[in-house]
Amino acid sequence: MIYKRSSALFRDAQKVIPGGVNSPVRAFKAVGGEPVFVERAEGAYLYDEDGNRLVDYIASWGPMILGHAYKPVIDAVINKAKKGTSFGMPTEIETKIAELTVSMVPGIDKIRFVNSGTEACMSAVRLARGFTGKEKIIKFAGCYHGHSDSFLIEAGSGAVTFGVPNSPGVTQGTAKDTLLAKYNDLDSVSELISENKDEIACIILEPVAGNMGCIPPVEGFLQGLRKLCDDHDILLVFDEVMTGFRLARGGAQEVLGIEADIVTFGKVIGGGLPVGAFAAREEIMNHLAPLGPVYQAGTLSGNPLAMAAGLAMLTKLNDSGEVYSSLEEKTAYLHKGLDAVLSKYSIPYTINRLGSMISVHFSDEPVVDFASAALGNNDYFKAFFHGMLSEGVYLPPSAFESWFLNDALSYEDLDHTIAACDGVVKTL
Ligand code: KE4
Repeated sequence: MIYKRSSALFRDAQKVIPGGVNSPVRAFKAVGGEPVFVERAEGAYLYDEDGNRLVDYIASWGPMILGHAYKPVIDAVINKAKKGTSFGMPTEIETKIAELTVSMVPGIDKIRFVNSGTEACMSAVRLARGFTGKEKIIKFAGCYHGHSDSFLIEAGSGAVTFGVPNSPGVTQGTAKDTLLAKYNDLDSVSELISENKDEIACIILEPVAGNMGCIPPVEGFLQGLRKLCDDHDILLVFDEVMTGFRLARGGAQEVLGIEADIVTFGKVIGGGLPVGAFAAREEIMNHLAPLGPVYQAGTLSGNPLAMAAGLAMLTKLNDSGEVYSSLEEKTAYLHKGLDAVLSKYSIPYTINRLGSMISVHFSDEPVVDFASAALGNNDYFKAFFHGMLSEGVYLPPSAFESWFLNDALSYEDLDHTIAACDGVVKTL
């Protein structure tokens, strides 16, 4: 693969953008080398600035679940844009997408739209604190809820990649109110609750972790959290920025059969435009300004173009449930194919999957939390990543990320991916 133009563009970008990127994980720091610049994308494929076609397994980190440049979304945005791009006033389309999400997602009566998953999670925690009158929160090492201060405490995703889980700039005053538990370990949560009696507003987690690579909840974990929250008057917050509308219409709540008190969204809900959201039963949501005392706001929240993209995306997902069964079958096919190939070689590996979220961890230990994810052979992952890239397969440029399938992927694309894996691992 030739990357001359990407390299030149990266050089220019670094002169005016820190690290040449607007989000750290894109910079390839976790895998080495220089980032690929995309010129366009369509269906299952990315087309980079050097004319290489790449089979895409990041789907813009989740949103492109139906494939890139999905026509109904594109048309919706074009048509909406002709009527203006932003008004700072309420519009009917915000009600339309709110009604649709409330009908798709279990346990929510009302929803507030914002502009990113970070904003959704930040606002959800403020709402939980305002509703309960308590200040501390429990998060899990390796889970990532965006880059607001309360969450950059042993966060996953890019924060781990950069080895600065506790980011400079986060004050001790903030950090002291964020308690850290171990994913899939209920005892670690019970201990924190006993040590901080009546001080904990909420427990926030990714119900299926994607920011340590993919790590599903073990049997009983979510049920145990639900009971601990009920027993101790703590709100359970599901960060469904990744899983929302990806695992099912009703996300992880539907698939795993557990209802949270507050749910956050991002990625798919915006159809590729900047949208986040948080939702809960009316009793909680009515604590939000202008009805209640918990303040939260945004100039571009509910932006008509973003709402149009999200509504077109969610309408398709809601109307054609076969997308989810198709994604499940394709991801299972990929899982089976990768397993068949990797088992031929001596490299230790384990594959985690739930729905269309999947990760290959190069480890001989089961990967159930951040500590076990960190035991993976990161050097091997780097070589694997670049090998697959040279075969025209674009994986997430970090071992601490989930792969995301999109429904535009064909079985030929999956077979190409499996064959590429075989060819690459053979040489490593
Ligand atoms: P954003 O602010 O990036 O829209 O959402 C933050 C967020 C919140 N919760 C979960 C579970 C998330 O996965 C994310 C963002 N995910 C990363 C990928 N692991 C976004 C990619 C990036 O940081 O560039």
